[in-house]
Amino acid sequence: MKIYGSSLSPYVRKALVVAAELGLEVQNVPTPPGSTDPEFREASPFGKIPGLRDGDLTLCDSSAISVYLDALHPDGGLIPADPADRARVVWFDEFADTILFDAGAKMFFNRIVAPKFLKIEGDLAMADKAEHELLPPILDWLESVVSASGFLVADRLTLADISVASPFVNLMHLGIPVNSARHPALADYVGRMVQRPAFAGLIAKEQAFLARFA
Ligand SMILES: N[C@@H](CCC(=O)N[C@@H](CS)C(=O)NCC(=O)O)C(=O)O
Repeated sequence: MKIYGSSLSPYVRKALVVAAELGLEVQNVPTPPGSTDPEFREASPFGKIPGLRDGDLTLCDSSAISVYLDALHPDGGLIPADPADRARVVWFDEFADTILFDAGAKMFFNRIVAPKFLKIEGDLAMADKAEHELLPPILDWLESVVSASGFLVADRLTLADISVASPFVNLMHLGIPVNSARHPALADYVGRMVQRPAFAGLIAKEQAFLARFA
């Protein structure tokens, strides 16, 4: 099974961590967003990463890919069957992909992707506004919902945790750790999530890659 994309994208990282947590073997095919490679475009017609190929199946979108990977697991490991838990997992996944990474993308694109990879000037005013105006209320809300169990839903690891933790890795790359004085529960939660081997292995590779562009 192949997953196309770069794990610097929180969406690709999410799909790769989901696969690893489920014990599924996948080959990550490094692919930049917008690549015109026909094999990739068959999986992701609009050029967004990640894409997936499993035999005859091609698929894109990290949430669709995560649902597929989870369904391959005999016990459906990361998406609970209980209706309320299942719906809450979908909400956290949606929140992470849109609200949380909407703020994160404005920082990551303008401070890292634009200047380092595209060699163009990023919109630093947009990045600053995202950091100082968009992000704080999002972190305040997360602080209020992180549970004492250390997981967001059902007191165990679910897709919700992987989806929500993934954009925080982009914030780490930006040098914006969760402030443990203002958001102690969230800082602890994110710290534990990114130490899981499935995240840690990817993060080490991403840091080594980014260091080459320092
Ligand atoms: N909802 C999609 C979002 C995927 C996405 O927007 N990926 C970005 C990279 S972080 C991308 O490929 N952008 C290129 C583009 O929009 O053309 C998912 O969850 O996979």
